[in-house]
Amino acid sequence: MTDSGRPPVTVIGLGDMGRALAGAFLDRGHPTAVWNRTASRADALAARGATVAATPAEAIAASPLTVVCLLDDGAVRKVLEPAAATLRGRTLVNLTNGTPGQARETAAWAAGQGAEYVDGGIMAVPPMIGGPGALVLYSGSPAAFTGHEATLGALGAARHLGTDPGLAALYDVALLSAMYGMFGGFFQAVALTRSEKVPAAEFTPMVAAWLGAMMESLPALAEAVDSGDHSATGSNLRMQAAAYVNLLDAAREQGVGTELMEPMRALLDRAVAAGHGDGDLSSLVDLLRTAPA
Ligand code: FVH
Repeated sequence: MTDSGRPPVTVIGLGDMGRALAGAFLDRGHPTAVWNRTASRADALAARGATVAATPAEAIAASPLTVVCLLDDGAVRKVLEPAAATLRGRTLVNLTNGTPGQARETAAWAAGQGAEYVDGGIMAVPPMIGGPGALVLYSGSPAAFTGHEATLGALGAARHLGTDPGLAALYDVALLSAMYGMFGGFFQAVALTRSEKVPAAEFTPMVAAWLGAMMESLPALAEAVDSGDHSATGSNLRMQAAAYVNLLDAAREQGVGTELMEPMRALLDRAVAAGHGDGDLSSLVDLLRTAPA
């Protein structure tokens, strides 16, 4: 504990997200040590009171809790391995985006160094950090999470998903997959309407309303996935596969690419060929979990 009453924390990685994380800790009064490969990225944080470490090991030594937020898993290993001995007896929270397998490997590596490990997935963009809309998913050592929960609360709402360190990454990539699906659909829609010079800003409220209406069907689809009852309720798959061809043909007619759309057509066709034509879209989930013949 320090004069501020807040425990010290270290942030390694000062890209757009790392700087937002360190800034949120400083805002809450945590003595904050930082390190980044490109030292100049720490300048603004230093002006706000952060201590700039010369090496990752020096940064880790400054706090019981180190938060790492680097570009990818390769960067995490490259930065932490030379500082491994300093991790003993400390907690490492890794908020770098990665796969569940990478999270489990890093957890095993950290345990080998005598460190507690918590993996995390940030469901926010940098300006949201520290605000009411930010959610950070965690998994791994429950004791380490509980011990540092108050500090981590500076970043946003904190949700611990379980002891398996791979869970946070699994939820993170699942949520990002949903997000990119939505963005891909939006970009295709805007490319189509722009092909007739409809301003994107004029068309977008219609897209948002339509997606909002369709989003209401997600809980029913989820129930069908869980129960295995894929009975169609008015929009059978065979009809949808036939209509989907028009989405591709219209794109070609308008001179718009189809690369975002082709994979869904292949999946719909596979579903019909596998005998799911009378059923609902929800049967695609089971199909996705089996490789195409
Ligand atoms: N920004 C966002 O919207 C998303 C929100 C959700 C979470 N992601 C993930 O957060 C990780 C960091 O993302 P970022 O936005 O901070 O990324 P950059 O601004 O590109 O900063 C990258 C940092 O990584 C350092 N770095 C990269 N390679 C190495 C390396 N080989 N050795 C040491 N450090 C490395 C880089 O250092 P420098 O270029 O400044 O020297 C930055 O600190 C990421 O996993 C997102 O998926 C963000």
